[in-house]
Amino acid sequence: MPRQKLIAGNWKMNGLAADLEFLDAIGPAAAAADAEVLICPPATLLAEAARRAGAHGIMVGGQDCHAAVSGAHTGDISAAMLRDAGASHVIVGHSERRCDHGENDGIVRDKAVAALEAGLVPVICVGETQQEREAGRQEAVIAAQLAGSLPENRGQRELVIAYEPVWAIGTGLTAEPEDVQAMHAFIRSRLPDPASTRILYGGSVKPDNASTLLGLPDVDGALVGGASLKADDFIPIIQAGC
Ligand code: G2H
Repeated sequence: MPRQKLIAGNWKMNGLAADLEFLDAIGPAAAAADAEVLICPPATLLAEAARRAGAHGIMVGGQDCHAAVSGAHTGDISAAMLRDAGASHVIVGHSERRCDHGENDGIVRDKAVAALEAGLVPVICVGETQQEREAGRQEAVIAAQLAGSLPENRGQRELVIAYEPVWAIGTGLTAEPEDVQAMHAFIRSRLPDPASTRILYGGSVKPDNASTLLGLPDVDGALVGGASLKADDFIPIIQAGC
């Protein structure tokens, strides 16, 4: 069975309540699309986003979760709290978390396990730095991240991989299509469920490169940052996933 495309918007630390009008603006395009659409707003907006998104068949997700179920972790949010607020997915291991918060593969795996146990689909991010790519180490780096970050026993529960080369994030630089396809094929070859697991590409996905990227055989969707903040940018990306 072909894998349904997933177009995910990662708002990062952007968005106030008034910005949720975005969901109504993209609603018709999302409803008409063959692709699934997921928006990951900041946690402050999650519950209201879930309420508004549901009317359009749009899913919402968190941008991170703590690995613990509950407890003394000031400022953190558990996977169960995200689920309770209406999330279906959660991003874990984004390079901005790995870099800004020192999250290593073991932490990412614990978060992914917590997400699965709370009934969320983890979107597990991997990606090499520019230095690692220039040294020709990208496959070794990604293989190690996958080995360290993926839960070992997830049964039939779904997870999603997002390949985001760090040097392409928010820079306007996009990996060449042949490099993206090669890395996605490599990632697929390392997965326990290669045929059914969706692998998203992320890193400066824009309306003008979305069709090319989403047309690659092993690209099952996109994780979009900057271009998910404006409906005029995000709608053509949704449509490119059809
Ligand atoms: C990569 C991506 C979204 P952007 O971080 O996760 O952001 O599209 O702005 O590069």
